[in-house]
Amino acid sequence: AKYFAFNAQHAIDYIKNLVKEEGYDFFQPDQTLTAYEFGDGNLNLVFRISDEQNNSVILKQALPYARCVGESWPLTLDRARIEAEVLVNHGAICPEHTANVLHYNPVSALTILEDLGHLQILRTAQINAEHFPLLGQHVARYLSYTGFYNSDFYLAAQDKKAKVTQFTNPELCQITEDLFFNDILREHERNNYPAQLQSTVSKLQSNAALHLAIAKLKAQFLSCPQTLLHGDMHSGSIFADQSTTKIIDPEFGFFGPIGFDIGSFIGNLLLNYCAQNARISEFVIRRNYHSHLLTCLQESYSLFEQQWLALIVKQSTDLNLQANGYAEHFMQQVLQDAIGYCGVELIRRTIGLAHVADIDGIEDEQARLDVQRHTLALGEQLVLNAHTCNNKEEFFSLLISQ
Ligand code: SR1
Ligand code: MG
Repeated sequence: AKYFAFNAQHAIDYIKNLVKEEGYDFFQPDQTLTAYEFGDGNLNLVFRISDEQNNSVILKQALPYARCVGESWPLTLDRARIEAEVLVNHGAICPEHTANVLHYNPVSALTILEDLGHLQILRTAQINAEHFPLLGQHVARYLSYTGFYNSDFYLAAQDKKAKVTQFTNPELCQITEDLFFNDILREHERNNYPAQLQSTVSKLQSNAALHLAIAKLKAQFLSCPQTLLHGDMHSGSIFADQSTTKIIDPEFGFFGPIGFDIGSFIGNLLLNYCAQNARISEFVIRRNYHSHLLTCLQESYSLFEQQWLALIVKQSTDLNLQANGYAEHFMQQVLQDAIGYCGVELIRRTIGLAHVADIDGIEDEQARLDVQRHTLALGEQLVLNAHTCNNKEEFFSLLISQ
């Protein structure tokens, strides 16, 4: 067998073969199947395959290049393995919030997943200002449990190192190293922002303190294998409704700093928060929605920290790491990292290659520019002041003061 990029008919034939020859029971063997491709992400093909009773599965296939750019940006197919294996790892720890992998084929670089189409992509729903009362709680649970059970607090040292090797993901990490940390601090052809922002961007890019703070964050990203991260915890990687939250798309997964995922998640809440200043014109509705987002943010961080601390006390296996005061010291560094990564996410989604629809979809140009200036200023302040936050309350005060 050899890799080739699927079309909808290939997806149907592949699934039919799995059902007929390999004993998979996604569909009855005699069903007529239909399929269509609907991937709108930056990298992959995504097909939905359904039968006549509307049972369905998702077939996701990696292309040998980045879809959003084209064949001029070759990209490893191994990202399909990383994604499937992170989902299996995280699903074993936190099945309630992890998309279920039904099948994985390394040669075709494809994964069959449960169809979560009855839920909404969080980004789309948040653009429409929908409230998700359990979101913060669910994300905190997913990140703290998958984080703790893949960390040195829990894993035997040799198992941890074997997993670090299993999840070494150099090409996808390189994308983050470039887009998230490098490009935003200099003129780069990949950057993407309107001419009206040039003076703001130039000022930001000439801030030496910002360069230093981002250097520290990047160094942590490069050489701090604390846990198996999702690696791309933006609002497009989350499916949700009022009672359920499911995480998808961890193809950027690798062992990195614990603060990265929670920081990215919070960064996306704040991007949406800022964008809603231009989207919701009615004051009371906007105030209520903003207050909902801040509650979600505070809940997600507070519960994330609380569950991490409880797991360290109850489940740590390493005797040295159980020393009095170490957990608090550790979590303070995680908090400061998270604030920093959150700030960088705000900046890079405003001026880097990969934007967010929350902002890009604002039709009025002046209103969009105001939001972009706001996200840049907030992002810069968070990165610069992260080290001053000794506890989460100081972080929440810092946010409210901006
Ligand atoms: C070329 S990939 C651009 C962005 O999309 C992914 O979802 C990651 O966020 C990456 O930075
Ligand atoms: Mg993705």
